[in-house]
Amino acid sequence: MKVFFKLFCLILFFCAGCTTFTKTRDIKAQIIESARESLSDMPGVAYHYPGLTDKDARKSLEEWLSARGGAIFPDVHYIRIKHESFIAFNKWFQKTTEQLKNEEIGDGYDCDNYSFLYKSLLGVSSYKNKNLREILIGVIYVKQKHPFGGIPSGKFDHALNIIYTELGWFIYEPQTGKFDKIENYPNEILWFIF
Ligand SMILES: [Ca+2]
Repeated sequence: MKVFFKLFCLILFFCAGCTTFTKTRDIKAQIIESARESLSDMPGVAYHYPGLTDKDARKSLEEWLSARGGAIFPDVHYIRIKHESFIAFNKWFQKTTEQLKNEEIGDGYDCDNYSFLYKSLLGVSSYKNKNLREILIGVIYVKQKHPFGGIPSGKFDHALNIIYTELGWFIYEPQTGKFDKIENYPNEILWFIF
């Protein structure tokens, strides 16, 4: 009887181990393999010259800087991208990140994660061009007092993106792909992180 019990426990142990391993492996494979395929399809961006310094960029945002927050520019040399590149990149980003939607993990992958992923991947497109300046793409933290880009209002802070093209500053909601000019954005922006 003892032998059967030990055998039963051993089978349980291996089954449990296999299940966990399979789940972990599947998640990794899905993200890494698809990312590799998608990165080769990433559209190249075109730039809008002349370049700007961090002081130029800060000055252009003066009207929207909040006394309760601020703007962080880690670099000195920045560049705007062409508006048509912004549109093309957004299409690619929405298609590529569709696989990452996972509402079950809450804070583990939500607005801030989407925003930093968008900023990072747009940076990769510039890397592919061997561009020496940082694109003016940032993550913003806001008070979600009013709905915007398909995200409802509420008593919570929210993260999304800001980008500068030749047509001005745009606020981009990376979870839905919707955007508008900063002049039409309804919420207070606390922090800008470039
Ligand atoms: Ca998060």
